[in-house]
Amino acid sequence: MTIHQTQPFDGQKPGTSGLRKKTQVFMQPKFLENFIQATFDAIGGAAGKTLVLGGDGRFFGAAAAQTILKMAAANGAARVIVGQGALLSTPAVSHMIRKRKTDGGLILSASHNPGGPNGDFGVKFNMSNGGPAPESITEAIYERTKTLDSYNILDVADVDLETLGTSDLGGMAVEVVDPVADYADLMETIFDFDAIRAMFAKGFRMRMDSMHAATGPYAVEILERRLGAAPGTVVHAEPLPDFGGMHPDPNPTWAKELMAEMMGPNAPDFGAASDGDGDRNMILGAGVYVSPSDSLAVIAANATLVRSFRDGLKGVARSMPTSMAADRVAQSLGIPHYETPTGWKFFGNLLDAGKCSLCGEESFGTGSDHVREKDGLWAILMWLNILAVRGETVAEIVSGHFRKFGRNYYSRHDYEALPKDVANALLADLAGRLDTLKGLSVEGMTVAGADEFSYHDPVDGSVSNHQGFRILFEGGSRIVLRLSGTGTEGATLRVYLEKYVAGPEGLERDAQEALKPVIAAVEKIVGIARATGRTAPDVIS
Ligand code: VG1
Ligand code: CO
Repeated sequence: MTIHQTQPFDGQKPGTSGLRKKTQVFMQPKFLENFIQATFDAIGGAAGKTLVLGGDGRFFGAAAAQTILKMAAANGAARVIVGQGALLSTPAVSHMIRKRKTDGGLILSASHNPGGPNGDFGVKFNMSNGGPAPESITEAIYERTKTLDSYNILDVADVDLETLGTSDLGGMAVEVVDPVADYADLMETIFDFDAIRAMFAKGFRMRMDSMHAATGPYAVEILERRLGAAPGTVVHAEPLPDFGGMHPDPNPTWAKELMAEMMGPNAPDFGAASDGDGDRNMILGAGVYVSPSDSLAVIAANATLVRSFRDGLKGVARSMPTSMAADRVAQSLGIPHYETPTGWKFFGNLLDAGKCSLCGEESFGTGSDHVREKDGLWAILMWLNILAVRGETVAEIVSGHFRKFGRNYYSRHDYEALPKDVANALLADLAGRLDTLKGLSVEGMTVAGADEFSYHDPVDGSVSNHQGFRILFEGGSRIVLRLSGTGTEGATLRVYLEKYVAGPEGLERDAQEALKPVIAAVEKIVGIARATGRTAPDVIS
């Protein structure tokens, strides 16, 4: 074992989902090593522990996996279970941790951020429940990065990660596993594969865009091999280090090809995409885009059609900026609903305590208690299973949902790479005026209240402050503003817009159109153009 002297790096503070930086920052000598050693130290050392290791196949992932294996061995870990070729989707890591009852796992991914030498890289630590480390642990990691003066690593040749099986690395077992099999088996226990297979056999057509990221091999195995979808259903199926130049963020802006096909004349019945590490999903029908918040609500309303939820849901949780559509379903089902801060780590306690079985975020994240991460393919299979049982189109199911529950028109506007001081000043100014907004009349709406969201975890009592600003209007419209915790360049301002329409009239409008008064209210109350000089968002989802 070699002990290397080192010095702390600034800025190794994990954000919404692990530590995310420009790839070049991560590739600096000792940067990754420091963060990994700090992580091991923060969890009480790696000695005797069993960990899972994998990632989304992006540039630098394979090299990073070698470094981490050598460091785990030097720190006395007992075993590391690693996906073949260092590949494992985020939900597959979560499942592997739980199935093999390991002490945790490391995920090498910057999720939906672009990859490659000029893109982003990231590392995330997950706990023994399979979920992202809670704030108490990420804080401890960050504190440790500030004082670290050495790390341990074996000075040995690289491990063969292509051949399945177990080998020895300085007394630590390295077990290379098929990244897909266990996850695909889990999906078979949850869904009615026979019903979905029968639907495909009758000519149901689907397009799945894996965007040259982690889900390709999983989607081919599950959709084409096990469910009999036509060969070629999955496109961009091969994980590539630079995602083939694609930006693996499954939204209408970045999944352009899929959008064009689904909105075009010969659209398949169903379309879906997922992100870099496979935890996000986008759902489309022929000619229809299902917003993630609506997808969560539709899944909640139809969950009992799916075998694993036959006996009903325990509860539904959504992140605060996610639309309130799922709450309406929970109310009508008579089950609890929860509102958490942005980021999947906040769902872990609720799931572990059995308080909810379904969770979702407006950022294309949906999942359940089968793992402790959001799960793109799970959400896609949920839709397929519901479609197979109901025998209706996506458009019919969504319209029917709106007629029953009303519609929460919803959109997110992102302003990317703003100067940090400009973004901070804008929000500080709003924070200073929050108390004065109540009763304000703007664009024909009246402000019912405004606050900064704090979360009180009902399971462990922990409190998370400063989780975003909310401006609520009478009648259920809402504006939420917060800064991204996953960006790697300047500050990204996220503006979440919502307007409730009870129906029966006005349920089938274009979302941007329907939200016009809310969008105009943002400008009047917050003044983004005034403060930043930006007159339009960079990404609309
Ligand atoms: C974004 C999303 C958030 C999501 C997070 C991680 O965070 O808004 O909902 O949980 O990304 O997603 P932020 O702080 O940039 O808004 V990903 O697919 O890392 O796994
Ligand atoms: Co992701």
